[in-house]
Parts: sequence; C-alpha cells; structure tokens
Amino acid sequence: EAEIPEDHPRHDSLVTRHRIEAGVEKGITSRQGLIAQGRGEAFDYLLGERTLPSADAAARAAAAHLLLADHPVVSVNGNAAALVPGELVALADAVGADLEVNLFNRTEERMRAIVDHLLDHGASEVKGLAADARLPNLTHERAKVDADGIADADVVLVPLEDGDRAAALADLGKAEIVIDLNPMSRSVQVADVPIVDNILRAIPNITAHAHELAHAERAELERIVGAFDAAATLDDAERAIRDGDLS
Ligand code: PTJ
Repeated sequence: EAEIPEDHPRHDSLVTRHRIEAGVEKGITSRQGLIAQGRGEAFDYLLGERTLPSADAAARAAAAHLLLADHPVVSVNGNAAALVPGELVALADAVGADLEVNLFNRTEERMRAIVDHLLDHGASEVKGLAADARLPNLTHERAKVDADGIADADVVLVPLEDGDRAAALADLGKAEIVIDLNPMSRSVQVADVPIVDNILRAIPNITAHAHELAHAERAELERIVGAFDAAATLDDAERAIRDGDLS
C-alpha cells in the first residue's frame, strides 16, 4: 500500500484492489471475491465514491440497532476480512458484538485463515468454526452457523451479502443490517437497515456513531431506529446514481 501516492486521484480504489489481491494471496478472499469487488467499484464510482447523507443516517440507525441488541453478531466473509479486519474488530468492541466468519465458498482452510487474520488484528474471540447449527431454508454453505453465534443473535450485520441468506435471516425474525454498494441488490432490499456505501467507509462510520451514542438513553436509540426509513434510503441511493454528476 505504501507504493500508492496519497494524492493519486484513484488512491482509495487502488488501495482497495491491493488489499483484495493480498487477501486472495493469503487464502482469505475467494477468487470470486475479486469479481464482487469489481462490481462494487462500479457502483462506488457511480455514487461518486462518497458516503451519501442517507447512507450516513443508515449507519447511525445501524449503530442504534447494535447498541439496543441483546446479542449482536457481525458476520465476516472473505472480502470484508481482507478490506477492513481491524475496523471490524473495533466495531465489535464498540457495540459488544460477536464476530462470526460465514462464507459462501466455505472451506476449512479459508475459515481458519480468516479467524487467524481477525485474531491478528486484535479480536479476542472469533466464531464460525463450530458450525453446530443451521439456518433453515438455505441449501448452501452459508447455512452453517454457530449455535451460540448467528443462530442465537437478534441483530446481525452482514456486509457484502448474497440475497439468499439475507432473506433466511429475515425469516427467522432477526434484524439485519446489510452493507452493499448496489441499491438494487436483493440483500439490501430485504434488510431492516440497508447501508449503500463502501464497506471501507461504512464500518468505521458505524463505529463512530456507536461511540457517539454510547451513553444515549434507550428511548433515544429506539427513536433513531423507529424513525429510520429503509425504502426511502434505497430510493435516495438509486436517485443519486441516476442523477449523479461525476464531473
Ligand atoms: O468470502 P465468501 O466465500 O463468503 O464470498 C464472498 C463474495 C462477496 C464473493 C460472495 O458473497 C459473492 O459472490 O457476493 P456477490 O453476489 O458478488 O455480491 C457482492 C455484493 O457486494 C455486490 O452487490 C457488490 O456490489 C457488493 N460490494 C463489492 N465490494 C463492495 C461491495 N459493497 C460494499 N463495499 C465494497 N467494498
């Protein structure tokens, strides 16, 4: 990362690519993760590579949800682990959440590599290896969860998700916070709190809101959650893409 000059016009995008590449080399990110990153980049470009005010409001609602939760869990896949490992640990610490690795292309080697990577970045415990529970109505590897982790959670943060698991979690009555740059993706469409933003910006932003709200009354947190409008947030992101001025 040191080789990319700070003032390069595409600095953040190049740093991101570098991290994803390094993630693949370390056995953390799947090769499909490279494709997913490319799709994300295209949407980020169309959004002007910035956090929309509506996405910031969603990050604040996410922080309130996580602080109100009895058992919040932050789900981690191969892209999230490569891009924001330390930031995921900081968020979990800020809201008292568990970290659980959950993969679409699950292999034991990659599970272990991601758990170790998060431990290296300061996590005290990482779930996902036990895989002693199943999410119903989901046929692929993402159904494998920990009984004392995602299976027991009331609020789950799912970055860069596929729509199937997002729907399965919603069916179980768990509140879901989804981060995805594509406002038309099925995963954000079913989320209680869709955050249409780059995970690089969204995770630290949720943490900053959580710190700011750490001493807020429950009633205030409940007010923030209650006032949040998921459909309006998605409409705003889609409008920003359609009307965007990228000059
Ligand atoms: O590590 P695994 O095995 O769990 O696999 C993870 C990936 C991401 C490969 C897997 O879940 C997958 O194939 O996902 P999709 O269906 O390609 O969806 C990924 C979504 O993430 C797309 O809608 C992208 O727009 C979005 N995305 C990609 N990069 C970012 C992003 N959203 C936010 N921030 C990003 N940096």
